[in-house]
Amino acid sequence: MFKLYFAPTSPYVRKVMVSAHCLGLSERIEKLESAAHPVRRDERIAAFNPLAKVPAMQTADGLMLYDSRVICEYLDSQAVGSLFPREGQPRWLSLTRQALGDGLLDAAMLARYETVARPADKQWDGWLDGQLTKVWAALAEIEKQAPHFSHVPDDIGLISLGCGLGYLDFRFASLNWRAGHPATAAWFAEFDQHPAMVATRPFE
Ligand SMILES: N[C@@H](CCC(=O)N[C@@H](CS)C(=O)NCC(=O)O)C(=O)O
Repeated sequence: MFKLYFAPTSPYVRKVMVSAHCLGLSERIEKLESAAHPVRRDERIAAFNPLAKVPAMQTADGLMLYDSRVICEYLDSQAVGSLFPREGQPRWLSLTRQALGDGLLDAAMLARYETVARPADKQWDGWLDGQLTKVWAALAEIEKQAPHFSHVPDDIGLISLGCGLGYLDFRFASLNWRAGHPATAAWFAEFDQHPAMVATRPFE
């Protein structure tokens, strides 16, 4: 069994769980309760990951793994899967798409923390705007690439982008990201119906 510090709201944990579903490993993951927060440190998670962030996972042979990129690649290697293309252009394309999806998430997460974690009298609109500008720029890049995407989560780059868009739906519905991004919206409408995406929908 793998022990995973889990949160149903975390899009990075979702990357791990979508990968596990696709690789047939989801039943081998024991979910541990966690409450990651940028200020209120969760010492339970810190026992696995000094950064006290989720996802963090202990393997059957006692390795402590973090973050989502490392855990997803570990699961792929355990299952001898093909979520991470081994070499050449497909590998770099896939890893760069993962960076784009994670970067969209990092910016969205910082925007959310600015409004829900930072005291109201210390909030700064310029910070929020700067992070949301990154989200919009990532969406513009995804829109250019979307006509070439496969409609199933068979690659870590697409899984990351899918979890990024799913997070916008969950926490930033008011952004209405589909407007102005028709190719991305059409791609995600099908991708999001895959059983691995359906089984990992965020909830509170
Ligand atoms: N790069 C990390 C990001 C993980 C991350 O930021 N997780 C959030 C939860 S969605 C967290 O643990 N936040 C607590 C904190 O910022 O300390 C990954 O890909 O796993």
